[in-house]
Amino acid sequence: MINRLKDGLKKSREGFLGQFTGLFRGSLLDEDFWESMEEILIQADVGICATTKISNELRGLAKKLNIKDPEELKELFKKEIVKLLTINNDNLVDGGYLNLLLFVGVNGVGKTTTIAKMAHKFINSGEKVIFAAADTFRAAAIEQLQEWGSRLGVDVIKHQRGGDPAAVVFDAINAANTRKADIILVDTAGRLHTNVNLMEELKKIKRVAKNELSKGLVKTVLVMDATTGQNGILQAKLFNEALNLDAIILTKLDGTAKGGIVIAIEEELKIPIWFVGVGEKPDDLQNFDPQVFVEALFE
Ligand SMILES: Nc1nc2c(ncn2[C@@H]2O[C@H](COP(=O)(O)OP(=O)(O)OP(=O)(O)O)[C@@H](O)[C@H]2O)c(=O)[nH]1
Ligand SMILES: [Mg+2]
Repeated sequence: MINRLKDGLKKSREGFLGQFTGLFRGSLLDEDFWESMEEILIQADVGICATTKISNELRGLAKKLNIKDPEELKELFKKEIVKLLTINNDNLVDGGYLNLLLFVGVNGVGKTTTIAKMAHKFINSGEKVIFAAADTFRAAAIEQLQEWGSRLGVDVIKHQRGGDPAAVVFDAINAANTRKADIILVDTAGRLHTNVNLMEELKKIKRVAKNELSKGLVKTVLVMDATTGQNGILQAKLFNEALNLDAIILTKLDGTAKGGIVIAIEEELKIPIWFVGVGEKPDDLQNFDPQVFVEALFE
């Protein structure tokens, strides 16, 4: 698993973050060192807030511990990043109850494929999954989910194209209750975070789900494309304002050299990252563990 993660983070490791290896091999902990460190972090999409925090924290530690050699700072640097990345992502699904996960996000970020990968995981751990085809906007979207459903042996609850997505979810909950399912995964249409009507549609789905299930069992998951960088953070903030997100799944980390976006997300949004996508195969969706992630990124 760690090797898959390492492969997936190759671009980031060899890209900007790879520059750290040289930085920590330097001989002096002078102002140039700190400036280079900050520059690399900013270029790797870590963001101003987290970069300032990391830099201030390490400058303080270096002074306090009287560290003179950059190499000695490396482990402290990694620890600091792990600290920034640690937001509890346990208990997002409650065993023994019917859970509903609502997947939201802009066009093409990877919602539908992520749902299929998640289903694969839940099925492997013995859960019964149901898909709700609440992307009624494109006919092809219903077919795409249906295709995954047949491949994975998951029932798909669907309506006609153009139907009310909230009604699909209502039916999916009834079907899940009858069929004694454990988890409903709801696929929704991609949307611009700036489109008020589409956001209202998602709020309605959420309202309907919370009316039918106990509140704590409905979770809203933002699927975010790592290659969109700082712009993705702006999108996430707007989704969070509208929908109060429970978790983030960050896809396509294999496609960017700026894996530092993970740090910016946790620092600026304080929403747990649940899984990260590092490729298109089912095993390429990996549970996000800050310690393992930092090791894979910097080793
Ligand atoms: N390399 C890579 N590709 C991914 C990853 N996750 C998803 N993709 C690809 O991204 C593309 C878009 O995925 P979809 O699941 O259709 O995206 P979506 O958000 O459902 O798109 P819309 O329904 O149009 O809004 C597909 O080609 C996926 O295979 C990932 O972690 N890495
Ligand atoms: Mg889709």
